[in-house]
Amino acid sequence: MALLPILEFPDPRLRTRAQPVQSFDAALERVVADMFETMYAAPGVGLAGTQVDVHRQIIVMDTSAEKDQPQVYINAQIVEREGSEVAEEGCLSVPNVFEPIKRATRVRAKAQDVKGQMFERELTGLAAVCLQHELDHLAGKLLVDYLSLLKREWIRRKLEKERRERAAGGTKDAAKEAAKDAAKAAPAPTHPAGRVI
Ligand code: K1U
Ligand code: ZN
Repeated sequence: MALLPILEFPDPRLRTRAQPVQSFDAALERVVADMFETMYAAPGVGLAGTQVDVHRQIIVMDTSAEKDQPQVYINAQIVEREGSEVAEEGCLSVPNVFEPIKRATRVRAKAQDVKGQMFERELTGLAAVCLQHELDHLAGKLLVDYLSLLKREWIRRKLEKERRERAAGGTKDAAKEAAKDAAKAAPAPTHPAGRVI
């Protein structure tokens, strides 16, 4: 299994529409296993193929408290929706941003499992919200699209600043580690002027 890099807003690849899965084969099982590993490590409660640059209609989710109820939805569609409520949502592709979003309270989804077997399931609570969020990803839609242009722009700048700081911090840390390694590798000076202190 492997951890997959998660694309972050405003990466244009997040705007790609996912295509239906047609082959239910070992390659699909592998990508699903990698997506679960990536989602649990993040940590998140859901992940769509689009977020890991896999433009197929694949969703993995686990909204259980114990993180022991993995669910896969391939080629999923919502066939019924009922009610609406506003709840805070996060997004692994828009890190550290939580926004109230209005979604259907209860949905009935039709999908296929990793072997291609069709199933229908009714979802409520966080699972219903999460499936709607993941289906948005597969359609190239993001949490920020529900916000004002001003707020979206503010988030874009904030994330770019955080990425720049992470990159600069990473460079500094790497330089410090390299200096420490070089100091360890160098023989202790023997000349009195170069005593180890
Ligand atoms: O698709 C994603 O970006 C994953 C996203 C799904 C989601 C969360 C909340 C409401 C709707 C959709 C996340 O998992 S963000 C991380 C998160 O909310 C969380 C992480 C660990 C435990 C509980 C929540
Ligand atoms: Zn998301």
